[in-house]
Amino acid sequence: MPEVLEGDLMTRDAKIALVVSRFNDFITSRLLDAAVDCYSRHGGDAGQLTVAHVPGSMELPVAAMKLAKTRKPDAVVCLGCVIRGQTSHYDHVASEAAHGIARVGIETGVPTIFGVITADTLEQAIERAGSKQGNQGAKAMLAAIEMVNLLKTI
Ligand code: INI
Repeated sequence: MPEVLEGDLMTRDAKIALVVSRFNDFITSRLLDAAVDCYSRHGGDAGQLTVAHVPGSMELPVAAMKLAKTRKPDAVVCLGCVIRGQTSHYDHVASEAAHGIARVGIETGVPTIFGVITADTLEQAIERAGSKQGNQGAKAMLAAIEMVNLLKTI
């Protein structure tokens, strides 16, 4: 039988830092609410969470990096929303945020979760922020909890 390593979805009061973009706050505030709610519903005390606000998704990685290095959380969850229609900056913002967030996790060893909606339209973003497609904030929190527990077993 193979040795199988996996993380369950119980928080065990893991310390989790969230970084939230103010850009498209209409969407990102819903992601934050769902992430906190998800943490509580999986047995966590919301007092274990730290929330940092940044201007836009481009700034998520630098704040996540500093939190990971100085506050030593068990995981960092980055929440943002990049919508193609708004600006030609879309591709740069989306790709820099994705690369930067991945780099934080690899460099620090602290699981750093990409909870950024990248959508073609506002309607698509709304679908991923609590309607048809669920809520990206809750999904990101679940990924964080699972990674925290997985890393404990490795
Ligand atoms: N930031 C976002 O989070 N989403 C966007 O859709 C977006 N667009 O489209 O421009 C956006 N831009 C701001 C960017 O993240 C930075 O805050 C800004 O460039 C200052 O560095």
